[in-house]
Amino acid sequence: MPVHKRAAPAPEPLDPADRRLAEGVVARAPRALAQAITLVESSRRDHQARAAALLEALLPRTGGSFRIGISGAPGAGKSTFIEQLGLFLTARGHRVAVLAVDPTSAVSGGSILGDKTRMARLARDPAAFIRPSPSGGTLGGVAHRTREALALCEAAGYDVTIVETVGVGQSEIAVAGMTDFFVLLALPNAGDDLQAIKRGIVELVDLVAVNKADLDPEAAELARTQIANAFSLLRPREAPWSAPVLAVSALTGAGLEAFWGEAERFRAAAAASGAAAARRRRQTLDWMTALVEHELRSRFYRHPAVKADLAAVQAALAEGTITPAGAAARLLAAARD
Ligand SMILES: Nc1nc2c(ncn2[C@@H]2O[C@H](COP(=O)(O)OP(=O)(O)OP(=O)(O)O)[C@@H](O)[C@H]2O)c(=O)[nH]1
Ligand SMILES: [Mg+2]
Repeated sequence: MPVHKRAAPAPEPLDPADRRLAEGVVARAPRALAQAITLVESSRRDHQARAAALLEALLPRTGGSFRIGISGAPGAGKSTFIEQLGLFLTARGHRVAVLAVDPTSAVSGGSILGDKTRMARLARDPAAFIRPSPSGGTLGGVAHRTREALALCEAAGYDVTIVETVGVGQSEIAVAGMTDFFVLLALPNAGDDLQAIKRGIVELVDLVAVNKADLDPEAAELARTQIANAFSLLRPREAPWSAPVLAVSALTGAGLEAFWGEAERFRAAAAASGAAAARRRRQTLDWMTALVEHELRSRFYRHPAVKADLAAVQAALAEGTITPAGAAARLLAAARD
């Protein structure tokens, strides 16, 4: 497929307003950061070109944070946990940014962090930055904008970045693919969570925290052992890191110190073995591939000849007068010129 006329241009030099925006981000002005994120979230073609240039300019300042993904079923306590963890970390001198990947927001416009009051205390902390999930678009689109927002937060000097996502299928994979340390927040009645573990989440998860242990400590301990057993059975024999399973309470803060101890232990081990750098390299390659595929797909469907013929091809397919392979070949041929 030749380069189409309406393709997004390659990154250009920053215009003066965007240069000021970049300087504001580097100067750690929360307003500038919020504005820069709004720019990368925009689906307007001209905004996308400016966002690409902005990210390019800030690239040398990105990559410096410890990126943590927090996943779990709706209501598992992810936001509560992130708020406690955020406050715990800012009290120790860290600067913490919180982002969200919300697969439901792509459909309904809703957002897991939309209600900022859920993290009211952290939102008031000057060393913290909270950004709700971008709404609209596909999960793939939301996820890649979150990656870029994460890079902007790093340029603004946040040294711990946390991404919240609801534990349903693809969004977990997307968030595991953009973080250094991926955490599953489980509940004491671990039925669903054990299901998730069987589904192959074992390779994604670096730590499991059984939350709400304050409600029923015995149930939490039982769930903890069940999940730990499931992990030890399913774990690849060669795995260098075995995911710890902890009982915590996001409400009381119990277990938070142990959690952070494990996170730091993981970080040091992954840095020493080279696993951390290898994971980042793999992630940037995957990111590039995803961007290329995203752009190719949208160029294809924007192509005037494809747009003109698509409905007819779909109708012919429905009537059974053309094969799927024939239909695909016809559209691909239309996109060639
Ligand atoms: N008792 C108890 N309640 C908790 C704990 N953690 C969270 N909760 C409560 O559980 C409810 C859901 O908490 P959230 O933090 O909003 O959960 P979430 O996983 O972010 O939910 P979604 O973003 O909607 O998927 C709230 O009422 C919290 O107060 C805990 O450790 N103990
Ligand atoms: Mg939440």
